Amino acid sequence: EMSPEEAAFQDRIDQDIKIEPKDWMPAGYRKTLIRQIGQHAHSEIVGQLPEGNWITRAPTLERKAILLAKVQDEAGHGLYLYAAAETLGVSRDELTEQLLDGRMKYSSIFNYPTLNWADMGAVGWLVDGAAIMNQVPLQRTSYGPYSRAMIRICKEESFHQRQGYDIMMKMAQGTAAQKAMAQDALNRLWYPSLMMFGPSDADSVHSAQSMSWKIKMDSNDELRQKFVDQTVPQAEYLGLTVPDENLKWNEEKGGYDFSQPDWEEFFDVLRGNGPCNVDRMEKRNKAWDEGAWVRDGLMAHAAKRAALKTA
Ligand code: FAQ
Repeated sequence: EMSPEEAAFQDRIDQDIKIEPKDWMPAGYRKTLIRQIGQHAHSEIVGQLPEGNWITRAPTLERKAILLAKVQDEAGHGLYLYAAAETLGVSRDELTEQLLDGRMKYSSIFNYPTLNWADMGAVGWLVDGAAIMNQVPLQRTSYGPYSRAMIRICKEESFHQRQGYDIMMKMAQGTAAQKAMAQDALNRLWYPSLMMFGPSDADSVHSAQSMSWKIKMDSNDELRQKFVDQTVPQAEYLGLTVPDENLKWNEEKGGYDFSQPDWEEFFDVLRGNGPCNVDRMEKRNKAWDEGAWVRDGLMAHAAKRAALKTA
């Protein structure tokens, strides 16, 4: 049974009128947004680690400059998203603490290692490709600050995707050894990329409510299908093989039939047991601890300035 306030709120959502920070909203809407935006922000920040790993080993000065810019963009995305979450009444520090002590999640994909240079191509192509597939519709999400953050982020993500595909092109057209590295990267990152869209619709606990609130615009399986349909021809163009024996064009549905990722592995990664979960959290905790003196210094400086003003 909806209260009159809730009914009026749902009515605004149904009419595609944005919800802004000072508007009334159901507690569940606020909570779900904090969870999703916060998880998204954390993904951007933790997502810097797999690519940051290769900045010092980029093969050319140009590739290094591009990768450095991309990784910095991810930090920027994290900051837009933390700022969007702050409009809901939670501070960036609180969110960070919840990430660091394991109360909040970040995307499963960043718990997989980046083993060779071709992985930089595959991450840009597949991981940023999946991220855009999910984020383009979120530009129309019902919460104003989140939707505006998504508009900026999507512009940068499409450059990220292109730079990844460009690395894949170079590798796939290179020597036999380079092409084999590109194929190996695709083999390892294909299923983890499919997992980024979340569990199957049958197992997605939040989808129904989030979709009626337009926090989510499409279901997990719908976006996964669109991603496969977009990406398979790109793999063919590269001359690489998607590691799925069941992959087949289905004329009737106008899309590919494909194998699901190993959902046991997905839930195991969410429980903290992926190949890099421990390492990622150690690195983020170390960065937070080593940055304490900067935060303390800024607070002391702000307090001094405030004292000067009142004096
Ligand atoms: N990883 O009921 P649902 C990027 C959790 S892009 C970890 O379906 P929901 C860019 C979910 O939280 C990546 N956990 O959940 C980049 C829930 O658990 P909870 C980030 C996952 O929220 C590229 C439970 O499973 N993008 O970073 C995952 O309705 C390259 C049940 O699932 C976003 O976050 C997963 N993959 O749908 C950066 C986009 N999937 O919270 C650097 C915004 C599900 O109850 C380098 N988020 N779970 O404990 C969304 O669109 C949604 O939150 C979904 C999940 C679609 C991810």
